[in-house]
Amino acid sequence: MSFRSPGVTDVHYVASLSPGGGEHLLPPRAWYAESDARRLSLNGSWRFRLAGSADAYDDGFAVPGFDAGEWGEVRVPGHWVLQGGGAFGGPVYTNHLYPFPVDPPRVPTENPTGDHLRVFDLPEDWPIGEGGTVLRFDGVESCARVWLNGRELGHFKGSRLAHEFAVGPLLKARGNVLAVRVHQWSSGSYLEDQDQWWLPGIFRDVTLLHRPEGCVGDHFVHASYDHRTGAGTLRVDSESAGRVTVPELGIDLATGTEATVPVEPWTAETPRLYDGVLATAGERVPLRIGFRTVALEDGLIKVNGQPLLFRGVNRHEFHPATGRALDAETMRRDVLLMKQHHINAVRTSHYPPHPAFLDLCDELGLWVVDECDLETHGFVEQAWRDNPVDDDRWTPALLDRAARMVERDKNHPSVVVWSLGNEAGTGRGLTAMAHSIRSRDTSRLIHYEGDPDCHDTDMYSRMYASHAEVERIGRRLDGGPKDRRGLPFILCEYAHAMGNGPGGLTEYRHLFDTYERCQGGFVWEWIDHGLEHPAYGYAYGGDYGEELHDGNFVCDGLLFPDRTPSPGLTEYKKVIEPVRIEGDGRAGTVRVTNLYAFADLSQLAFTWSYEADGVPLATGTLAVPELGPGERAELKLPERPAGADPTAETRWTVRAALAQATPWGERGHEMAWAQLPVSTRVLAPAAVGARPARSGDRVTLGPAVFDARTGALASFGAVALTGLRLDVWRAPTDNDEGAAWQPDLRYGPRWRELGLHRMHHRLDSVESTGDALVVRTRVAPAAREMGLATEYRWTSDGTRLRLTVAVAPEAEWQVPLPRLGIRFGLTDTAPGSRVPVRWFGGGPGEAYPDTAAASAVGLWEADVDDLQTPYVRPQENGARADVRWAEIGGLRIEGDPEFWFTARRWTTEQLDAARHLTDLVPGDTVWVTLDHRQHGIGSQSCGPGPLPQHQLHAEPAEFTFTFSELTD
Ligand code: IPT
Repeated sequence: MSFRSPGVTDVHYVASLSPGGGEHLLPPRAWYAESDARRLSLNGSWRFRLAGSADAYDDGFAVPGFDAGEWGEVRVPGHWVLQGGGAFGGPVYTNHLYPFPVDPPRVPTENPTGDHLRVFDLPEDWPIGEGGTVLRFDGVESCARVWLNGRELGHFKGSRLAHEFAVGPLLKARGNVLAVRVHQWSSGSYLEDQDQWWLPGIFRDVTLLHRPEGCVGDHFVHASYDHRTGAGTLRVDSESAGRVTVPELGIDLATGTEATVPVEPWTAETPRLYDGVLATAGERVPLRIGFRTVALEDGLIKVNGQPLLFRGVNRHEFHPATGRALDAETMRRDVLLMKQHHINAVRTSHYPPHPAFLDLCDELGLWVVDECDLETHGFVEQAWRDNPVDDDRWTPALLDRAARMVERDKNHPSVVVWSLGNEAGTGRGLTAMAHSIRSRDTSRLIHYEGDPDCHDTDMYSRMYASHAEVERIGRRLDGGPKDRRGLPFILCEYAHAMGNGPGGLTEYRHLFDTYERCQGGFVWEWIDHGLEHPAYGYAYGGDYGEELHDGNFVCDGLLFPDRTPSPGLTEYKKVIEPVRIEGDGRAGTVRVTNLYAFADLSQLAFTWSYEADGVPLATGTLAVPELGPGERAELKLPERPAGADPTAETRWTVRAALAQATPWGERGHEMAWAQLPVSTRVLAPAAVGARPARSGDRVTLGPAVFDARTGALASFGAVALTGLRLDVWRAPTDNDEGAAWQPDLRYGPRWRELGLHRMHHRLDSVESTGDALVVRTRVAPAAREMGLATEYRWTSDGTRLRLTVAVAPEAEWQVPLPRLGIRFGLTDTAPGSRVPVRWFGGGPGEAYPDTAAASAVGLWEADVDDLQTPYVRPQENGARADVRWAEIGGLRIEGDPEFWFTARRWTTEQLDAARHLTDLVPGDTVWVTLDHRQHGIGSQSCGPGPLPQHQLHAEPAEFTFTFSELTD
């Protein structure tokens, strides 16, 4: 790396292909959080000014004595675009489009450039003059040039990688001036085209590290485990010679030498770490050693001899207020939430995370696919012409990135796979990266999805493959190069969790269970990147007036921006439970299977409860033998408790929970459950007998009054009810809308094109026949021939009111229906007042046909407002599945068969029109939808749509609701 010190306005380094330079820039090395050497955090408030171009200011700002009195301030770590209330520009969101003209490696003249200044003193006891000092930047987007006390240290790119400078001789006891000029755009931006907000700034820590004489330099901890002998072998290679001690193992050896001793291995399920110390003449560095061996064996990814099943997520670093500047607590929260939801693996999409995150993965146990900071997706727009990964001039920059990842993160037992990057096409540069990684580290496997031939990788990886394709791959019928068919398969991204969804998780899980080649996958993605916004609540692409943007495609996580779990995460938790509970409720038998690969079930306690109509009649504990990994046991439930009403619906619910607190979960944390039905409900006799009676323009039937001319229900006892009619429309979900590039039909746009959001209800007849009032209508969109002949048949027994809806499709329906049910309004519910709902059916959370695994039948209660799921872009949400009966607003509704219950303080049309949650303003009517069926959810916002069995095709249907008034 050659270096010339440019003039301040000479900004050629910004667009040069060089990854960095400067006499003081150091080669990459292992990162560690602790040591006995002194360190000083330079995080905090820095002086800041923004320029519109890279060369705007040449006023000697880096020279001590410069007066920055006029400047603003920013917090470091941080992104300037998220500070200053808009005064420092705004964030930009694009998925894969470069937000500047593509002319690599050049960047636009308009290049927001932030000058950062920080004046600091060394602590009194800083050993000034002894040894050296290193200045470390853990992450700066996208290119920084650094001066200390007026001396230029150098410049660097590689936003999510650490860079260190040797600064020893330049430091003074007091009044040190650190100046950092950060350019938003650089040649590096071409390599950082990840689908996320573009967020410039010094967004990770800045630290001054004292380097005592004889300090620990780079070091590589090799800790393997032989599952046949139970022995671990430790060798620490170190730049400076020293000793390695692990007191618990009686190890005391010289660096570079090896010891083999019996150990407990590290796995993500049993994250056993041994505390050790690497001591050189001048420094002691604590080591946290995990013994494990990663291998590609029999065409499978194995650790310690066992094949892995990744129950993973893709994790971007994100916080709704601070962007990619994450504090320690947020990182820990992510890992805890993952562990609590049975997630066992994380792909660090699409760059190495803050190193402290990997410490947490070691400590709490997650398999990590550590991904390099590389994506050139925007070149797809020009058929990958000029793709940097296939242009040798860029190879040094690529190798620099690979080395900075591997050197920084190589001592983490949790990291089992290196990933070359994401969506970067194919090319020689990737091959060079793979070779350099293999030559440095033979103890891990290599992943890259973008190369279907698996030229450089140890596993076949795909994103968003359909169930059918995964099945073909599982059967090794997927074609492709022969060598590939011998490789393990993972879905590095699947189940796109944008908005309501993802659907189809259960079916993927089934494929992973069936085909050993399919070693699981990583849901896209962990968290919605909605940014806190004063007007919109959470902002997404376009909300900052960006020239190009990809809307709410940036909100596609299992967590809402504030890290509350979305129903998608609850669903995923259920689908990937580490214990399977099955059985036959009538026979009273249960089978428990341990699905862990390494852990036994000794940390779990099992209980049963026996419920009648959702009310527990008795509960007890279930003795489950200590099952080893993969083992199962057949157990007997106790005698069925007596006392259930003979008409009641009864079931067993069997649960497994943590018997004791673990480092990530409280005692009692739910780990698995199943419901085993015993008897089904006995429906009350049909509400018939009363006869409709006409008087003037009204028809009275029991407690109900109808408009004699239109057949519309006008009132039901004291319940103020309005607008009851057939409903087929739902506010399309992101998965209904689908992504523009989806090959299959996207129903959201098609539904709207066909007019399903503006159905006409033609009245054909109103007839009193014996004990029924029968209203016939035809429900159809303007301009189309297809329709639904709809008959409402009302009867009553004098107190209850029964409605049977019969629907018969007419002409050709080219699309499934969004939903099929009735809706009505409950008026007079003053806005702001609480509207409680009780129901017996699926809950507590929302469910749709292909997202219903976590829905448990029970007696549930919630307020209408709490039934809403706050998807960042409003869309259909909040349905409760398998509802037998529900009570709301003085009304009890019983269904035959079970129905989907939804209630909200706005109409579907208002929900559909809203762009942000702040657009939804409660009115004084609660709109209730009772659906006979719902169309599935799928994950077509980036993947396949709902599976055929979850689609709602227009076909003849009949369903009944019985209404009664609640008296309290
Ligand atoms: C895939 C990307 O790898 C990921 O970064 C994200 O953009 C995701 O899709 C969608 O949210 S690429 C996809 C367009 C195939």
